[in-house]
Amino acid sequence: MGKEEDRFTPVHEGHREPLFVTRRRTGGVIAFRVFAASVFGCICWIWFYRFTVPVEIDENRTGFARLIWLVMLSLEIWFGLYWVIIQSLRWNPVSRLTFADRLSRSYGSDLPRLDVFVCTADPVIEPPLMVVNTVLSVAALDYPPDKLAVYLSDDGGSELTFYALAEAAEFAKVWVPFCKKFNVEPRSPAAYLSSKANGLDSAAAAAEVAELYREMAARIETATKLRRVPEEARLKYGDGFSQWDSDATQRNHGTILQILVDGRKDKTVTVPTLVYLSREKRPQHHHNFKAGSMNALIRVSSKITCGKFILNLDCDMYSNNSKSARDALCILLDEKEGKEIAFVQFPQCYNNVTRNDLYGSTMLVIADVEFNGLDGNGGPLYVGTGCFHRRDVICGRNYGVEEKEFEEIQEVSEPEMIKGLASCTYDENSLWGKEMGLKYGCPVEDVITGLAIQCRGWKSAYLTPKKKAFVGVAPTNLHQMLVQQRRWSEGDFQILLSEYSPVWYGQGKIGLGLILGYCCYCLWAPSSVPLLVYSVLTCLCLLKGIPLFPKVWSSWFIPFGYVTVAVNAYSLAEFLWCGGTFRGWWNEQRMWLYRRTSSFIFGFIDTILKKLGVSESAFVITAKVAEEEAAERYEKEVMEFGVESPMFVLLGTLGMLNLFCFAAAVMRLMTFRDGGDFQTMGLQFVITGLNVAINWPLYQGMLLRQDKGKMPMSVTVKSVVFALSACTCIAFM
Ligand SMILES: *[C@@H]1O[C@H](CO)[C@@H](O)[C@H](O)[C@H]1NC(C)=O
Ligand SMILES: CC(=O)N[C@H]1CO[C@H](CO)[C@@H](O)[C@@H]1O
Repeated sequence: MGKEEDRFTPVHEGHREPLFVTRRRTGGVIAFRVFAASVFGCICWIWFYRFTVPVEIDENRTGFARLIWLVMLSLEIWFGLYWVIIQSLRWNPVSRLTFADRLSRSYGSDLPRLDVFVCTADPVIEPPLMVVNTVLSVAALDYPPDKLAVYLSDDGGSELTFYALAEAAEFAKVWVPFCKKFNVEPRSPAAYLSSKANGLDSAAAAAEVAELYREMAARIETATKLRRVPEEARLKYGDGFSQWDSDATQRNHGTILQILVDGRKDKTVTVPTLVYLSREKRPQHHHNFKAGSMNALIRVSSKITCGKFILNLDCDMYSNNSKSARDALCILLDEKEGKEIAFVQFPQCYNNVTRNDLYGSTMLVIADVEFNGLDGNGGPLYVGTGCFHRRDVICGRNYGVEEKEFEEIQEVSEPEMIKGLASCTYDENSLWGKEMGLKYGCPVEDVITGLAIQCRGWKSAYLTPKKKAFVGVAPTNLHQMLVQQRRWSEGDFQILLSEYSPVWYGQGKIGLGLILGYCCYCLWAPSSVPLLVYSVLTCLCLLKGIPLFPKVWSSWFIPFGYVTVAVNAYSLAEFLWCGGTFRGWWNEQRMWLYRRTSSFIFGFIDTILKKLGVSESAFVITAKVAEEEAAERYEKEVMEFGVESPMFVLLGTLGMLNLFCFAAAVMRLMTFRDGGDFQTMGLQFVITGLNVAINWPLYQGMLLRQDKGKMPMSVTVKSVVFALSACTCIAFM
């Protein structure tokens, strides 16, 4: 009995040593603060200039001039304040260093149970072969197999995914021992084999495993292509397939639950427990998207393995570092500082980003700078993948409340009862989705859930081991990227307006730094409006000859010049420091502009419409596979348009507007030799010129390219018409 109770108590004295340390970067931070103070000084100077100096047009247009002045004043106040808010992300960065060897010394293989949840939703957008690679990569984590369980939640309710998982369960019997014996990395078979493609290990074992994998992959891919499960598989895994009714569809089916490998009782197992779950879905019941499936997994797993810790992964995100679970446990099992940490978030990394990251999909600065900053202020956001949670905290335990001992799991004698936990009515009129599990009703269920956990007194931690822990697939075209960002900006903005708003709900529960940190993201959507107005106004006023900024040679110009140059130089330096390239930075600036002037604008409008009750929410999964030609263009870093999207019309119109205004200004400059225009409107000239330069791929896509990825003709025509109308209107005003 004593042994049973001591289960999770460290055996050796060594446990007094901390399992991790938190490091602050002092030198860099002081330099940064001095720099930030200088920029802030200039911002105040700009505000002062704007307050005191009116915009001048000719004598009889004072009303119009005052209007423009007022708009500029509001915009500059907004930009200044937003700049102040985002400094919270750089004010106090920390990084964490873990000591996995100390963990091994104290715990040996007597680690607590860990449940891994992999979520997939559609066998077409998320191919089963990719999904099982993710499952296999976590099944081979460096963790005792009898303590590890992998759950696949299939919201597509697809026989193909089940079939693929059943095949993978067989293959795992070879794969997992192979990985551990030869200590291979990464442990996703596809990633491992492609990394070894240029010189496969000479070991015969490796060749044999590779062959087995290829056979399995071929079977799964054939089944996927034919959209039919082979007959012999149906016979072999009959008790699984028998759970599909003949009329089951993606949106209408009962719960399907199958334990494919049961590794719980036997200490000698080599493969962890593997479970397939497809929760019940009925058309008349709302299924709450990914949050609903996560909550079903939490309930079902609590009756099967009931891991003390939960790792949540997207199905396209394989484990690239078999030690990540141990790293996370160093934090969660630490006796002192670790006790207040509710979850450990790893960064999202991608393996198919081109060298200069055309679509800014790595979000390098967010991952390498901003999240460390959040960590210093109380903890990073939970971003829905690559995150280790404490089960009881995600189920609602407040900070400071005693941890309950977990009951040992009884025999799974009542599968029907467990299936009931995944029924579509289970969480109606319950605390699930509100106080327990992930929250419902928000497009970024993860972020709001993480925030609520932090508001209950918990902290979180951010871990960035050198060897990337989890690696996924980034969006490979512009439209996917913009759609994803639209959903994020919309969700974050909804959080700001919701009852869990960091501003009023978080008040007094989380620190000011973290509130501001959340606001940086929550304000994405509304911050788009000022930027849109600003970019339209600068170029139209350039066309019209209305100077908005001080003359280049006046001393008022100093703060404008300093802020423009310093902020950009800093951002470039930061980007290069994070390991980016110069062109990568340039691309990132473009995406910064595009996100704001398309995704975020639409995110803003969608949110407002939803608040007014005009439209419904939807969850768009971004596709992970690209067709061949598009993939070639992606490799060559040629921007992909190709679809008719209102977001592209907006981008196109802005691009064209900048082009026309800039062209007109250049012509005027050439006709009046004295350069008077440049004197009075130098900064407008530069801003519009930079906008034209950054939009170069857009102009190519609209006017020069012929391939399938160019901008659709209809979008180009609309954009040109809108831009010309705007120019004509302003010219006659
Ligand atoms: C995955 O890990 C390997 C080492 O095992 C490393 O070389 C590789 O760069 C990692 N992949 C990514 C995308 O970071
Ligand atoms: C889904 C996808 O586009 N995968 C690609 C990611 O990048 C690698 C290498 O750049 C390609 O081989 C994959 O096809």
